[in-house]
Amino acid sequence: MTLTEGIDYDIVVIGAGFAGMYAVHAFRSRGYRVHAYEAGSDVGGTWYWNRYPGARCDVESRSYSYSFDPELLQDWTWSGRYPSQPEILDYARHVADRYDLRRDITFDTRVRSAWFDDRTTTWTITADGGDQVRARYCVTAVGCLSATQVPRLPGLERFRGEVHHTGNWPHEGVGLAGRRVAVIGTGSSGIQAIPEIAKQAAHLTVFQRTPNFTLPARNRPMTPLEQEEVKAGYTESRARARRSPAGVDQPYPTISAKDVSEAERLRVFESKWAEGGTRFMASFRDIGTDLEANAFASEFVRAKIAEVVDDPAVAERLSPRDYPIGAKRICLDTDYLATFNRPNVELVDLRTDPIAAVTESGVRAGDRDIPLDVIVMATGYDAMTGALLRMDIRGRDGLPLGARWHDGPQTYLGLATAGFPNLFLITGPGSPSVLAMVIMAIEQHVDWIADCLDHLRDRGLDRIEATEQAEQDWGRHVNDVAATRLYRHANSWYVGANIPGKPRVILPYTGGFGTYSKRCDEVTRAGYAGFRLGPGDGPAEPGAQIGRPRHVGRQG
Ligand code: NA7
Repeated sequence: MTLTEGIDYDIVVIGAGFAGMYAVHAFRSRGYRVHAYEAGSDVGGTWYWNRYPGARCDVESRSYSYSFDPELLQDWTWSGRYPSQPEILDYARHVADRYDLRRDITFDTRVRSAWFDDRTTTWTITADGGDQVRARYCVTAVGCLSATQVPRLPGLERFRGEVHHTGNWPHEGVGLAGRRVAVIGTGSSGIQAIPEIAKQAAHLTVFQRTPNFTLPARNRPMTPLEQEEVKAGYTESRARARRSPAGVDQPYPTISAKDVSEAERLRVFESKWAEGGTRFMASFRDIGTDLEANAFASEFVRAKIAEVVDDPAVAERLSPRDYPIGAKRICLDTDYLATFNRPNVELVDLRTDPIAAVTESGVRAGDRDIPLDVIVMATGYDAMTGALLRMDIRGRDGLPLGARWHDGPQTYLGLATAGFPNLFLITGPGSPSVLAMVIMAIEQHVDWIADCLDHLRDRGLDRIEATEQAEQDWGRHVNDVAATRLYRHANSWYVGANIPGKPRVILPYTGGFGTYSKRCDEVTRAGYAGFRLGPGDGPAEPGAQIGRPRHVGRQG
């Protein structure tokens, strides 16, 4: 199906991953005529596209699901501590079936542009191929990590083998058995894929630019008793999560790593390491805020690398030394380090042996030609802004979003941007997004937007825009808070450093999910302080009323 000219919606949602799915459900439940457009052939977003071997969520399954319906929580059972990509995609499909979401989603349709018309207070959304639809509000649900980044390696187009990005993995799978495979990139995706690919490939070459801190996931099946306990505790656990810094119900420590003896520090680190998962980062309260405290944790992990990896030279190459642990996104793994003890796995350090060229038959790195059949790009994403800026979004007076954000994204609460009335961003830059359990961040944003639309509808208004002042104040606050965290000490996608030429600014809000949600609630209570509300300069069409949808007819 494609977009068809001449139809109007109250709200168009761009994307049908977890954000778009819940947006369709929530807006529809409140009586809005909503429609979503999705590039993929089904729901699921990230989990639809990321089908690489080993793809798994790094949030525990007990925390990783929607909270909006207690019955939904009860009728889905996760099988393991961390949910795998196929299981999460099944969950997304289950949600789509249960709430009959697909009837309001057009699949296989990538949105190319969204233009605001000041005269009629409408958004015109255009799909690839040129079909258009108009809506009063436009809500982007495009994901924070969905615009894949493939480095421009010289000669890549000459390569006669296969090239696949982890975030765009062929649905039919990739034959790896008995083949010579390269993985470029050692972020979360590479670190998950490498152990699985190593088991299948004849030979695996890992090209590493920067070593990453990774913690053992210690994934395991959940027992029926655990599954029951999780379900019995959902209501309280999700309520605690909503108030927490990361949207996850877990202990948040109050003790400084600097206030305990070395023996006690090691005891705590060892126990968190044994527990597995990102809880290690919550060993002490100041791992993410104090360089000295952080250094204890960083050193502990480096010692573990030396313990696990047989060859001391390889262990050293795998050891991050020039940024604090957690300043780049922490990775979780299953047997990543031990994989480098396998005879069919080689680590190439791009800092000493950079890729000179891709040839027809492989990669030339340092002074060697490495023959290859498959190149896996685990090279990440143009995070948080890429998916928005790859569309042509224009606000008042035809102002392109790319021009407005030339020096970095500017938003109010990560939800809206001045100059773009009636545009809402779900988990936009300047909101906790990737630093929170993202499904909870999504629900909080969608609920906030839905309340806001109700507020406008109840007052006969149909236009809302963030003020530049509110945006500047929020931007300053985002930067002030980030200055108290350690993210600025690493070249990561959190600060846009992975994309050549991208402005270096902190992208997510680092002040914590609970604090942020409270702030959003205060804005609501203050009658949407920082926003300009009003009637549009003219009705979209005579008689058009938001909230009492006018069915113009959907075709195609
Ligand atoms: P990441 O975390 O951005 O990792 C990308 C990796 O690719 C990282 O090791 C990069 O090295 C490397 N990279 C990127 N460009 C190049 C070039 N040109 N040459 C060599 N190596 C390169 O992406 P992921 O997909 O692993 O994870 C994204 C998020 O998804 C993750 O954090 C989870 O939230 C889920 P670098 O470190 O930049 O030197």
